[in-house]
Amino acid sequence: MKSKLIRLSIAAALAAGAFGAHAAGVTDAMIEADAKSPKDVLSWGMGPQGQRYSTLSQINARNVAKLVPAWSFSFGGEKQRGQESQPLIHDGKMFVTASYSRIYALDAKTGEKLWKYEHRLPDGIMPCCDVVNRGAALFENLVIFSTLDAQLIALDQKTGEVVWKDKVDDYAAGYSNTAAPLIAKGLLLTGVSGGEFGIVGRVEARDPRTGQLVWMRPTVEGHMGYKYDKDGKQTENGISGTANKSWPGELWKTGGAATWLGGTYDPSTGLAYFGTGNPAPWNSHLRPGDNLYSSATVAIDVATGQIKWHYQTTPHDGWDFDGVNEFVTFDMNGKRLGGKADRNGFFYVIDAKNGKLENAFPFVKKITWATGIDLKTGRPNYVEESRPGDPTKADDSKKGKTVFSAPSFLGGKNQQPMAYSPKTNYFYVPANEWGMDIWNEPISYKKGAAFLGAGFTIKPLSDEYIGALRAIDPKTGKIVWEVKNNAPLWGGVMTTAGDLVFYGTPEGFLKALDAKTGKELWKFQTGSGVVAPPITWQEGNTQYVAVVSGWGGAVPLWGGEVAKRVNFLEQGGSVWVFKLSSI
Ligand SMILES: [Ca+2]
Ligand SMILES: [Ca+2]
Repeated sequence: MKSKLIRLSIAAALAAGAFGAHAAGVTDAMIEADAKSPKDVLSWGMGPQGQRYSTLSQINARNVAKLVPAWSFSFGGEKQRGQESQPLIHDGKMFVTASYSRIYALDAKTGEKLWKYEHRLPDGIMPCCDVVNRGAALFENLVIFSTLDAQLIALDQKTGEVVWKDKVDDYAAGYSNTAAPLIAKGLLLTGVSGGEFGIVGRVEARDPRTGQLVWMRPTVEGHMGYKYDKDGKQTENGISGTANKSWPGELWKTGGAATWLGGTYDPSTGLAYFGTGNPAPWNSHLRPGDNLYSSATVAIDVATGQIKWHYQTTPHDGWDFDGVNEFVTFDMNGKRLGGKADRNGFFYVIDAKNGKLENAFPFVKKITWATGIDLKTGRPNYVEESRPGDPTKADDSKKGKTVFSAPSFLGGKNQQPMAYSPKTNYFYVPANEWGMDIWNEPISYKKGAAFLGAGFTIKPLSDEYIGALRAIDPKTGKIVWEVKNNAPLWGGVMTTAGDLVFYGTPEGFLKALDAKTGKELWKFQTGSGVVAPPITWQEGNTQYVAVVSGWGGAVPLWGGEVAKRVNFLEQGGSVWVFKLSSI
């Protein structure tokens, strides 16, 4: 009897990951507890809620000045460009993806390379916004990542050998994948990129062990969702919304709403939160209506693949205000809420269970397209003159009226993830202040061609700065402090129980600020621009901090007058790891 009890308790401890070795590999329970287990980083967001908060405090506001490099690793090759990846840490290994659909396993303590996998990309891939990858997912003995030709690849964590591959969709039609997959309730959840090519956004759930589809949920109203049985047989699982309700005519068939930044998951609600990109094409006069579920957060019941609620941040978007930004759940006023810093310049606080708007306020200083968000209806108060004009109303029917709009379509915040500290109760938002001239043009859909019907020039609003790392109090909607940055911020943020905020800059620095005051306490030059989010973990008795360095992403490609201002920045491709010099 006694020995049986001991066996049971050992099994329970193994299941909870108490022995660190994880004989059974990464479990669902370990992923759900990721934010509370500082010896590993098992998910994009440092926990499926995406708070990017670490309970570690060995490195803290008093000693961070003594932070020094422990090792650095170069991704090598001739391929550089944007490095937007967040590394994962498990079982003494770092798993880190790189540009051009590459992934590396490194010894987390020494940086020694264990293996590398380079995906063979075909000619003719169509990523809109650089050849980036944002990270991988771990499940059992697998490390899984998505590729620029819209495939999913699962590799053995130990050997780097391919265990399964699956094609998500046709890259020649504009589909691609750049986000880190999300594990929720034992399922692998992924989205798609390609909103600038008239693809149809969706979220897919797969068995992470095999890649077999379990359900598929379209994010454009009118499209059918499906379930799949063990043999892959497809059955209908209900239309998303109601056909033609918020989209007239046929445009919903090429409606965009790409789920290109992936999602977050809250085990307490059972919901996965995926943001959706712009409705296609950009020219909004071609598609009167709200155009669900574009430029929104969509909460999907992971168990059923049904949309439980949606909140549309920019109904009838006409500015490419993709609503993809991460929905980060947190506790306030005795409720489980979600925070979202939208491309459109407003910060939203939304009930995570039912999607009801609690509060919305600007987190950037200049917003031209709306005067505010109506807290009763949840809808923006539009400034109609700020919508780019209808080309059919122009004398030559070729170019609608140009308007100046702020934020620019690169957004008050873009892909760079924010952090939330349950210690200070602040969100730390990597914001940008910029605007654009934007106009509409006639357009019709052609497979594999850009489907915008718009032109634009992005412009800085001041000589002093574009980027601003801001501490935001979700209770008051106030900016508590800010640190300005000359170039636009494009890397993510992390905060820790050591009262620190870490973030990188395109100028190449990884910086540590005092989480309460914003005072700069430490910085290190990584040799290229940082456009990726940092992580931290503990190995043995030592706390480490890591960040990927390598300038690129959407700004140099699309930034117009801003791109000219940052074209002196050098490319790169490496991961840097730091620890305290006294340890
Ligand atoms: Ca963890
Ligand atoms: Ca877009």
